[in-house]
Amino acid sequence: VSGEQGAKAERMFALMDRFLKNDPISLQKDILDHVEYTVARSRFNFDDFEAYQALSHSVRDRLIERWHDTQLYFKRKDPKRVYFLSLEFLMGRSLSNSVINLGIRDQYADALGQLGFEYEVVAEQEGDAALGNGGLARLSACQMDSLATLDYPAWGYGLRYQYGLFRQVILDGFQHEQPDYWLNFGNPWEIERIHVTYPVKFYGTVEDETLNGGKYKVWIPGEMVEAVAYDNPIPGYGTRNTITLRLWAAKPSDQYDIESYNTGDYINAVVNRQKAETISSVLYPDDRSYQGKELRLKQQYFFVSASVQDIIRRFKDAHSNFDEFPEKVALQLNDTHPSLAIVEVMRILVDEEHLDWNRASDIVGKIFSFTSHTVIAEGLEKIPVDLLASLLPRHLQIIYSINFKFVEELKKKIGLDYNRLSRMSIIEEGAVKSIRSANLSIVCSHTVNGVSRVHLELLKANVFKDFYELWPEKFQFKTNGVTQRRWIVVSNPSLSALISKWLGTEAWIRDVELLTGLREYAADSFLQHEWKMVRKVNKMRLAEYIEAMSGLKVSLDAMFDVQIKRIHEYKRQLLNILGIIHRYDCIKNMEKSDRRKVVPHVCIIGGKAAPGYEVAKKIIKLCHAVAEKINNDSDVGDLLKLVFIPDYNVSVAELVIPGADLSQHLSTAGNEASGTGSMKFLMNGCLLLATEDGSTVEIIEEIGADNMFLFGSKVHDVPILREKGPDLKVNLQFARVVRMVRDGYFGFKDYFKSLCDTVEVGNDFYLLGSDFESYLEAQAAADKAFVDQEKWTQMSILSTAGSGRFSSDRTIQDYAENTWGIEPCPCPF
Ligand code: GPQ
Repeated sequence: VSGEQGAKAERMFALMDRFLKNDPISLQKDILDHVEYTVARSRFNFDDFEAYQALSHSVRDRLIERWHDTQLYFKRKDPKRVYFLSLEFLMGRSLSNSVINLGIRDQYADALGQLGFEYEVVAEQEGDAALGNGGLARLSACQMDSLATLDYPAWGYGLRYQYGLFRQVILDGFQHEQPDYWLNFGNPWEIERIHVTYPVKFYGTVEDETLNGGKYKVWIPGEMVEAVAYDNPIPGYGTRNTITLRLWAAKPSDQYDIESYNTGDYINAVVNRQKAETISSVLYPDDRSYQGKELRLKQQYFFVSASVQDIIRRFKDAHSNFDEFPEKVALQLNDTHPSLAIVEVMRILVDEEHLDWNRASDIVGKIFSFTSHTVIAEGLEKIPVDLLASLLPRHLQIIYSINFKFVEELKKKIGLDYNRLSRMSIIEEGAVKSIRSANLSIVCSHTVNGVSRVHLELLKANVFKDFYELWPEKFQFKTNGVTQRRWIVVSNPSLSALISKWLGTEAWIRDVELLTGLREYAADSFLQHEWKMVRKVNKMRLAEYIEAMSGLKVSLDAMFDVQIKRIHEYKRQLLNILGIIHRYDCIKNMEKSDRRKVVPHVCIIGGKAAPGYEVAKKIIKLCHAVAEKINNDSDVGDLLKLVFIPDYNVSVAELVIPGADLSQHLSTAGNEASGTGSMKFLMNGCLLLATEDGSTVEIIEEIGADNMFLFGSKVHDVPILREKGPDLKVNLQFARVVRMVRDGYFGFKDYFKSLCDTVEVGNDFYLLGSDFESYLEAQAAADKAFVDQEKWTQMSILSTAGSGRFSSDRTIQDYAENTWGIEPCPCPF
């Protein structure tokens, strides 16, 4: 830049420190400046939380520097970008992740130390950002980390809920839900963009308009709210690239309701205005049942409309011809929750940009890709037509048009097979006429992805069979992955250091396949010794947490046996608890002399139940009732303990996973689309006890069946077993433990009755009874392996060594190359 502009830029440049410095003195100065000027505390007197606030603002400054440079660079290069639309992001804490990705963790730890603070203690002050439910939402977060690290020009779009996932509080063994008003303590990781706003319309009517001889539809809305952007910078590791997660918050619109002020009821007009904010107020805490709630639909459209407007605005800043849109834009639908984006793009192109229908629909077909995360037909989302007609009248018309054209084409291909036509239609007729979001997504996307190989096979054979037969080339799978930055480097720093020492490099943090290099040393007694020490320290940390939380002292020699995930019948926490009852029963009935042979277990279970999911809540209560009995039985002592970890979330996972010896993944085969928890355990050298479901099938290929404990019916057995009906040869051990619960051995006899009914012969949909024997065998195999600590440690090293394929870096690269068609755009400097 030259001339006056250039002179101005030069002066600005000279005035600023370029860039912020990361030596210990500069960092200390920065932290103290933030204590004084941002947190407004005295630099001579501030506590751990205030230190966290100051520290995070200092990190934020560094993030912003890189974020500006990256955004400027993307703008200049104008590469094809991917926009990742997701209603949920489970980010957890940001501080440690950020300083590690920026490569300045140790410098900050030193700086804090010099100021008299301990880094770990300060980092613990941060609360979780829990804007999601479970696996699906955490996957989005892992994928954002990989997108940034691999330098892809990517944006995440979502909703800035004021209340995240509820806090789980346990009272007398029952789950209670408390609101998670997470913004109470401020959020240094977001940048409020008060000028980046878009109007989002709802309700109203559609009218015809003639303009320059063309006929168009005009939507006259009945309500309008404003979407305000909050940008969350996402730093990559080992790169300057820092991308954006843009979350939208709802605010009352200034343009719209001027009218209501003229009625004279000023107070009520203001109060009504404020209602706009409820759209982004609360996350729905049940991720698998669709209740056709208006607020949920409003949330979906709100975030999708703002995102699409933003994407089109960015495109138009640099281009004038929409035919170039597919060369610049890829839109990824994370499950069907954002599927209205398809309709919104159509609406804007046709009604506002005045493209003809075919041209618009051609563009839409080139930009959208869709990933499904579910296996079962009942899990597929539906939008009642009546609801859509009132909330988004124009969108309903567009869906009807899309469907009409689709069905016409389909008839040409398959003829008048009305059953099949009605199965494939986007509109479901029936008692409640509704829109099938999955059908809409498949019809309008160029690619449909499953999240593991088996998942795709199931989709092809069942829920999406008709579509697969029509468009086999559309269907792909990208096995899920998790980021090793958070799940090893942040959560298990000692293991991370040990890995780097033995591999002689930190390169695996970016190139995780290098972990296979550990295989060479798996039998090395020096590595084994150091590996065991690291694991012991992590177990100690977990034991301290358990004691602080529940008062229970646990033995470090016991096997820490963990199942942490959302509570669902298909995930079979009940199988685990019944197994624990069996173990307890065996110990009680054993000769005292035989007890020496028992492998002591600390069984750890954690997870939230959706507030309206009665069976899941009963499972939590049963876990507590059983724990109460076992933990107070001095006769059993350290041989068996059962702990329920309350309020399971990302930061609890970061503490529990590194401390686990064994982790359980018990879903009835064919029910878990992928599963990602297992990958985190694997990376941390924890052995798996699992069914051959979802991604486990691929884990077996990578680390070998002899390196884990597998059990249960296989994917193709399950439908046969269900078909066959009640198994007359009921497993006696299973019948006995269920009977113990039924008979009130753990109290609450009446309360547990309906829970016991769910696994009774003839009713046992998730096949706990049929899998019980094989489950106990796998348990016994794990116990046997644990006795040989050398062998166990070797298996543990091999687990970490084989975990590389389950990095989200691999998943994202595959998406980038084979689904989105985007290329890395590394920011220089
Ligand atoms: N998943 Cl459909 C969720 O966490 N929530 C959902 O609503 C649906 C799926 C999970 C799925 O159960 C796991 O098997 C996957 O690993 C995960 O999504 C990510 O794909």
